[in-house]
Amino acid sequence: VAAYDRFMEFEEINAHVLETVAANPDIASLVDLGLSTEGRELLGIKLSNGAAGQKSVWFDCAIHAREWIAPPVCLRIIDEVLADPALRDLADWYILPVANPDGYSFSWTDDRFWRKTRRPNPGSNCIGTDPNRNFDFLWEANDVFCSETYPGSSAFSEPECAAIGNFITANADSLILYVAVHSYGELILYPYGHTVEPAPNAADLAAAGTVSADAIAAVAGTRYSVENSAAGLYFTNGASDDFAYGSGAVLYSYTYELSGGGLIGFNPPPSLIQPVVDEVWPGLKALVEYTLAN
Ligand code: 0X9
Ligand code: ZN
Repeated sequence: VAAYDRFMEFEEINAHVLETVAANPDIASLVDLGLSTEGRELLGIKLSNGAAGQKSVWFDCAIHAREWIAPPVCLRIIDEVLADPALRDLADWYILPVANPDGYSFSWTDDRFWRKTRRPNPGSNCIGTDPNRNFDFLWEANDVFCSETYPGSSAFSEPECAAIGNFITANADSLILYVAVHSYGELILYPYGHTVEPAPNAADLAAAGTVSADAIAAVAGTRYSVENSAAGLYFTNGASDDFAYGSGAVLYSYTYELSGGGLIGFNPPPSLIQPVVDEVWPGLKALVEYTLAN
């Protein structure tokens, strides 16, 4: 399992994904979801024992550009699943380390706190859409282009979101669990974002989340709190977790808000990467074990 003492640029992460696939041909395969607006490759990875008819789980990281602490979590998942055949017997694992590569790259080159995609908005000087308001589940229009949560010109106007959404829909038969990794807040959020009314299996969503939170707390005492998104955070429409759940693709859907740090929470020092990854991995593993058993 690799150590993380620095953040990685997009190109380095994608190179790592390609090397991992090349070095582990029996286990790993490339999930090429297509291109971002600016032509960057959305490269995911599938880890599998090769058996037909397996259930599957999905993880994406850094759909919000500035949340740099997220991709190391996705890379850690890849390392752990590569190293442990029992994890591959549980399910096929799909992992997308950088879900918003244009925004992520821009956050390295121009604006450390960039959140959105980089697709221009015709008629406005403000660029980008909040990809986590652009999914096709109760998508809600507005024309506040300059807002950090501008939802885009239509559901799935962003090619990155359409690619993820299409993959989820196409794999709905096998998918059990969807996880989006964000920062920051030490939260495990479950659907829905648009209402505080409990989702159909809200009790089970909370139970699985609590098992995960307990496993995180067992590492170093950090208590992630498990909440309905709307009740615990704020109201949203068009978020990826609600799409995965509300479209019927998965029974279990979560957004993990990792720890923050530094003067501004989205910019933790590199020294925080390792402890954050070390404590969240057991929580994600416990989540997969729970959801596959129930
Ligand atoms: O607002 C978001 O998209 C997420 N928080 S963040 O600070 N990373 O931007 C939370 C999304 C939680 N899920 C839903 N509200 N559906
Ligand atoms: Zn986020």
